[in-house]
Amino acid sequence: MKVLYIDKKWFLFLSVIYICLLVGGWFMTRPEAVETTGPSTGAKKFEINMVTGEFTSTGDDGKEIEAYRWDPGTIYVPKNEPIKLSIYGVNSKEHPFYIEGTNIKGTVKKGKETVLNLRIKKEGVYRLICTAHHNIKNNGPMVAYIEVH
Ligand SMILES: [Cu+2]
Repeated sequence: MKVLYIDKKWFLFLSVIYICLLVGGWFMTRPEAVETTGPSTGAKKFEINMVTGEFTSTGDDGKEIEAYRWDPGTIYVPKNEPIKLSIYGVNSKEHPFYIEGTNIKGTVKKGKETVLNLRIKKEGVYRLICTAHHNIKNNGPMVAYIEVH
């Protein structure tokens, strides 16, 4: 009959290897061990920040001219993804608006944040139009372009 004989030194050595494997295995399999680099797997909302701004100037005749605008004036958003569009009112008291081709409308007020949760299913260019300043005569055109790809 064969007897497997392990002397004391070997026993210590194997014990250390065994403990290292156990600890290593625990580190590799514990649920908190999440990669910190690489693409995020969590579904994060595409967020865009916009403000209302104003251009002013004095013409040669001494008359002051002005135009209100959305800033940025063009935004690019992914198609059929949840989008958070935050618009902060800075210039002018309020801007009632709608997004052409959708049923989205609202009002941006000075000092207030207006949040629109959007999901646009069709590709294209959608105009965000302020109805108070929609053309040059009434200090516009205050139009932003939402490009959906
Ligand atoms: Cu406006």
